[in-house]
Parts: sequence; structure tokens; C-alpha cells
Amino acid sequence: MYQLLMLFKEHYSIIAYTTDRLSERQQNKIMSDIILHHYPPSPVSEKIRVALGFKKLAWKSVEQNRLPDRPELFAMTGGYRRIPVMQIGADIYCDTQCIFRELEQRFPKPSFHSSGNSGAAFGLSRWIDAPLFELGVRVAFAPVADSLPPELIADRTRLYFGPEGDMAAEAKDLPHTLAQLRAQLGWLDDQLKANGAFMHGAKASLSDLLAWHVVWFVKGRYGDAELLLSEFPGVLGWVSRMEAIGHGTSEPLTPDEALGIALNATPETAEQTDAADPQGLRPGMNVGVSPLTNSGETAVNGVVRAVSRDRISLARYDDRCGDVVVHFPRVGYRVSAL
Ligand SMILES: N[C@@H](CCC(=O)N[C@@H](CS)C(=O)NCC(=O)O)C(=O)O
Repeated sequence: MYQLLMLFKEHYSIIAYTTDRLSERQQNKIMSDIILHHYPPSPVSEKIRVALGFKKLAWKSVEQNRLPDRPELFAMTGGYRRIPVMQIGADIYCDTQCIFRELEQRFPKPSFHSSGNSGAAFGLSRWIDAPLFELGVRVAFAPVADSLPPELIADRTRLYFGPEGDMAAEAKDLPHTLAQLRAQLGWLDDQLKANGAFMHGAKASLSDLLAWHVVWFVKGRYGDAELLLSEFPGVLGWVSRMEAIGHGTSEPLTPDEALGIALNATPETAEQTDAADPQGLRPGMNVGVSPLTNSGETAVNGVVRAVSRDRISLARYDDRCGDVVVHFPRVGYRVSAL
């Protein structure tokens, strides 16, 4: 069955894409490229844009809609709605935890973990990506909610603050939110002042990329950010060092072109088992993967291709992109047998 599908995919690709403008050589080059699905104001994407700059990589930039109207991307992810998503050929990496690990494995130098703090950094991400980031969302959106498109506010309120979320109440509660945020920015400042140029010393590492996206978000979107940050000299000096890292080099690609690249590629992920998996997950099982948050997101269903302690990879098929493998982190996601 698998071979039959691959034959179909090859044949279909030839009609749909290969006879197009691109020479085979150009295609092979593009097929192995890093493709980042993101949008410019997205702070979580900024984390990865700077990660690509950190590793001095060239990448293709697919600008997605700010609202979840992303049919080409959803065909590939199976409905995972968060941004960013990294695509390499027909392998689709969801969530920045997964993207960081894949970038580190494929492009080990310079390492995200030069300071030897990879465990601490992934632990730190559980604070920064959730409680600290959500304070950033509150200060970025709540004071200006009336001037933003109502559908954007409704969408983000449900996503970040749950079914009972209320952006007007968040606006009223801003002084409390700022008190929480201020104290936690103080933690970053203490760390930077004690350690030198970056969070763990002279070299930037994963912890800097994690902390950076929240500071970038608050600095760029909160009207009184200058005042808020003015008491943190450690953070202010570090901001210019983080900005100097840049985003690597990117070229634009359309969502449709990205879909064509997936259709024309074969997933690289081989079957992998993990005898110690506590859930007994094995290649071939039908499962659904959904975030642990009460954010109204739908599960992504597929057939397990690879299982490990940190990652679950699902094989999926969609007419528009053919066979793909979609990767998720284990931490923060529930895998349920179907
Ligand atoms: N845990 C995810 C969080 C991603 C996230 O929340 N991204 C924001 C964009 S900054 C998002 O998807 N917002 C809703 C949307 O863009 O549809 C990750 O690390 O990638």
C-alpha cells in the first residue's frame, strides 16, 4: 500500500509540479531548504528567526495569515494551528521545542548549547513559553484591544485565556499584570547582570533565544515598554546584542509553493521505536496529538512513524501535499490512541 501511494505521489508530482518552471536541480535544492511558516509580528516566530540567524542559515520565508486562515499549511500539519511551523521537504515540525531540536541536529555548529545548559534551557522554556509569554500577551493586546480587529481579539482571547477569557477584564487588570511581569523581567536582569553578555556567559545560547522573544514582544507592542524596561540595564544592554544576531538570510516563498515542495518530496523520517515508552506507543498505531492547554485547538490525527522521549512523529496523507510526517514535542502535548 505504501509503495502504491509513493508511486501515485511520484506520478502526480510530475504532472502537478515538476513540469513547472523549475529545473530538477533547482527543485532538489529547494526541496532540502528550511521553510519557515510564520508572520512578521509573531513573537514565537521571532524566537526561530533569531535561531536561524544564530546558526547563520539561509531559509525560505512563507508569510501566513495572522488569523487561522491557512489552508495550505493546515493540509500539511493536519490542522495544527500555531505559528511558527518549520517545513523541510515533506517533514513538518510543529512547536518551537521541536524546531530547536531539529535545527540543532541538522546544523550542530554553532551549538544552541555552547554553555552546556541544554537541560536548564528546556526547563526554562516551560516558564518562559507559558506564564511569562502570557503576561506578554496581556500587556501587548489588552491596552489596545479596541483598536485591533475584533476577530483577532476574539481568537487570541479564546486561545490564550480559555473559554471564560475576557480581554476587557484583562485591560482593567493591567496594573496587576505589570507587577507580575516587572518582577519576572527582574529575574532576567539579575541573570544577565551576573553572567555577562548573555544569560549563561559570554556566548548566546538557547536560553537567550527563549527570553528574547518575550522581551521583543513587550518592547515592540506595549506602549509604555520604554518606561517598564528602563529599570533593567542588564536587559537593555542585552537587547542590542540580541538584535545584532539577525535573522540569517531569507527569500520569500508562497504557501502554494511550499505545498508543492511537500508534494514533490518524500518524508525523511524512518520508523523508530522506543521500548521504554510509558504509553506503549509504536509505529503503525493510529493516534491523535493535542496541546495540553484549554485553548480550543483540535487534535492532529495520524499514524505513528517514530517515537522517542522528546518527540512523536505522525505519518499523514493529504491530496494537496501527499505523504508527510508531522513532528510534535512530547512535553506539552497529549498523544491519545484512536
Ligand atoms: N508552543 C508553541 C506556541 C506557539 C504560539 O502560541 N504561537 C502564536 C504566534 S506568536 C500563535 O500561534 N498564535 C495564534 C496564531 O497565530 O494562530 C510553540 O512553541 O511553537
